[in-house]
Amino acid sequence: MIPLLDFAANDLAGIGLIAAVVLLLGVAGLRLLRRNRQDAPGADATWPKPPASRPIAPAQPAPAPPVVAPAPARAAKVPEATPPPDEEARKEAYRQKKEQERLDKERKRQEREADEAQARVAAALAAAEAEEARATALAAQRVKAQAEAGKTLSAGLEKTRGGFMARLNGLLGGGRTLDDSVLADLEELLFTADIGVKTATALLEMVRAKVRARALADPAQLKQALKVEITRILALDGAAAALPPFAPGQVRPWVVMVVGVNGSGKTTTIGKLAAKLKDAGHSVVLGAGDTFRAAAGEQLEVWAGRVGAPVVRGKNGADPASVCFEAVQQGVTTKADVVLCDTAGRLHTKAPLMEELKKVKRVIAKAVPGAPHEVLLVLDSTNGQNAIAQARQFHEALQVTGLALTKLDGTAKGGVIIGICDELKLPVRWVGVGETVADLKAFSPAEFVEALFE
Ligand SMILES: Nc1nc2c(ncn2[C@@H]2O[C@H](COP(=O)(O)OP(=O)(O)OP(=O)(O)O)[C@@H](O)[C@H]2O)c(=O)[nH]1
Ligand SMILES: [Mg+2]
Repeated sequence: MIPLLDFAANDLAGIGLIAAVVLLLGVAGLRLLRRNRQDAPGADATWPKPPASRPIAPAQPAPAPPVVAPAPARAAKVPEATPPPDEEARKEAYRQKKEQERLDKERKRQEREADEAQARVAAALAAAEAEEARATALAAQRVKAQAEAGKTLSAGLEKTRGGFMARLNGLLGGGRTLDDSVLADLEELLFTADIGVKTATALLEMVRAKVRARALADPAQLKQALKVEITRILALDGAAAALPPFAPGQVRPWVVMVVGVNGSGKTTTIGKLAAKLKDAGHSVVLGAGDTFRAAAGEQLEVWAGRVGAPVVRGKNGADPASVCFEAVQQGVTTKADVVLCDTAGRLHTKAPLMEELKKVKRVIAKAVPGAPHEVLLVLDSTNGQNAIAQARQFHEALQVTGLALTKLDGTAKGGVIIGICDELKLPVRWVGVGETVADLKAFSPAEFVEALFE
């Protein structure tokens, strides 16, 4: 058994060895065969494809290798290496953003500078305008101050002083002895003056009586006696104080109806009077009762605008009485202190026109019992003696209560006022010595005489 076993063991080892060699050879042959096949151009497609990770032969172009960032050491060695595209895009976007920011900043700076320059120009313009306005206001203030001051009564009476009064002062101021020749010269002078025959006669009689009574030693005393007598006449011999005064505020509304011939100065006097009354704190309503002349209403409206008083107007050609009635009614409803009613200028010799004025007066009385409280007759002193005739007619028709004597600045006939007061015994309320508001002066007999004999 043992030899058998020995044989068997030796044989088995040999067989195993041989089998291993054969197997190795087989495998090597197979591998060789496979390589040859693959190298051959028409290699059999049925052969299983080699795994992708181990290509044997690149039949197709190899796919792009994955982008791998170069190792820093290698990048330093290749400076031209371009950064990946998205990095470049980010950088470009960043550059563009920065550039845009710079442009924006620059634009804003330019805009700011333009704004500042514009503001500087505007400020310079505003300063120039303010300076101009200040100069204009100063000039206007000067004009206003001059206008407010108006002419003095003395300046307003310059022409009258240059006429009748200059001759009177020449006669009585030159150191002549008071004899018959002086009295004869005085007679001529008084009768050629515009004081009216009646008043001239009365003044001469007074002087003669005093000379007879040896009450006058010289022409200077004669002059003084004349001044006293004229003051007495202008003060209506004391009766003026007893007459109803011009008293706005006494009743409310205090209604004034203003009358007179064409162009005597009614509307202007109303405007000046309204300004004075407003200055004194009275509220005023104006009634445009002159519906006859187209521009009359506008003229009154201009004054109303200037003084800040409401004006009641009718249509052109409307009934003047109804316009005045409406104005007085407005005065009642608004509790105004004064209503000033303008009327159309008319010839005192035209009866129908005077009748129309009477109707206006009656209708005003219907609006407020007792009104008009003043019928103010406006007389143009340049009319001289004719003014006395007008006054008589208007007084007869309307019972005039006060006078305004206008345009004394434009005439040498200022002496007419003495005749008017002497003949009609009507109080002079106002005298006009110019066209501005301040040129309407409240009348004072003593002041007037002083200015006349200056
Ligand atoms: N110099 C001077 N002019 C005056 C005076 N009063 C009025 N006037 C002027 O006289 C002119 C006539 O004045 P108005 O107020 O229109 O006269 P009116 O009486 O209303 O005239 P009618 O409405 O047409 O009847 C105007 O140019 C006035 O400026 C004055 O006292 N002095
Ligand atoms: Mg008028």
